[in-house]
Amino acid sequence: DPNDCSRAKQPFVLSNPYNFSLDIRIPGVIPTESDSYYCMAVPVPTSKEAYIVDFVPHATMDTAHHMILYGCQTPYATQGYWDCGKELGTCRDQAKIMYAWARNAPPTKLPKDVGFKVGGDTRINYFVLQIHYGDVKNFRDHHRDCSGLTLRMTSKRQPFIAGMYLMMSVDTVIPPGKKVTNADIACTYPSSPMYPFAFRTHTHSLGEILLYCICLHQLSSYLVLVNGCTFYFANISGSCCVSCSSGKVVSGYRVRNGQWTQIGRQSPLLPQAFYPVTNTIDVRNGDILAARCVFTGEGRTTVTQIGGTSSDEMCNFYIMYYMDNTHAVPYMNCGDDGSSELFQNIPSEANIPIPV
Ligand code: IYT
Ligand code: CU
Ligand code: CU
Repeated sequence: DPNDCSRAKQPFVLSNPYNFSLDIRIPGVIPTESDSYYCMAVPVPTSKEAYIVDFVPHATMDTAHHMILYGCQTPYATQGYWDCGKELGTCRDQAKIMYAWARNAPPTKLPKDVGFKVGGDTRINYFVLQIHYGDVKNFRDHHRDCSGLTLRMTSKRQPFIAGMYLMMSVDTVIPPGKKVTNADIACTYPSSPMYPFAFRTHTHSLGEILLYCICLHQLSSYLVLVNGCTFYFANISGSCCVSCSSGKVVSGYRVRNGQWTQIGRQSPLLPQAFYPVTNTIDVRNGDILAARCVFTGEGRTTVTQIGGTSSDEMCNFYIMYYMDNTHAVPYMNCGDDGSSELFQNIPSEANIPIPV
């Protein structure tokens, strides 16, 4: 098992004057409850600028649900690990997502000559790893988990930098019971050309999160309307299932001269990893980037808004791109609502749910 903590490993290995690898592992955690999040920080091993050119995940399907690697200047803590439940407590400054591993999704590879620039004047001095554990029954034997990532790095300047364009909705309100609520985001792209190569969607489609709870009713199934979600008690080892997945499908497009070209489209119920883009395109100054999250309020009894807890929602479309290193802009984001006249031309597939 590659994540047992027995293997003694040096976290930092210098393979030659330019190339080195950095092992980032959660230091022997035993999750005590299901659906728990743990974080730990590791300093960028050089104050000079360096590039991450490859990520190697070490996690097994039956322990971690997902892992996310962030870069930032000041982590929440610099020693040990901490509980960073529900998107809180990764960094004190704005975290920058660089990698996401999700159970059953193929790991993302960067194109040749592309690297995430860190250290130097990038203001990325720490890596923060977040690991989300699913069902705690895998830890009944109280084994320690040392899942994590190995970063392949180089101090050799890369011709292209990897960057992240984050599209996020901030003011979406999902009325209870309403069948369809579209969260639309759009911005005009202002910078030098970027070349998207991967995308990631994120909503809190609660999906089938197994919530361990003392199910008083050992009935085969029992529908209860609780705090806006429909719970059903399935007597699978006394766990309850929540089935109020509200995020249905998330799509992202480039709009140029009225022409909509899909960058990515995914069901957030599927593993939230970075997937290869649908079309290999460029995005240039003057293009519009547009994204839509389709939510439903069915099965809920209360209004749902954007927020960090599992009873709130989020609507994110991430574009991982490369850009010429000479005009490097490594992070951009868009939080503007798309206009209705723009979105009246969105392709119909944006509202067709993806069967999972
Ligand atoms: C309010 C919201 O949508 N938060 C998202 C997007 C976000 C990501 C990062 C916002 C900021 C960030 O620095 I990185 I400000 C959110 O928290 N998304 C989660 C976290 O990245 C874990 C996700 O899984 O995409
Ligand atoms: Cu997860
Ligand atoms: Cu979220």
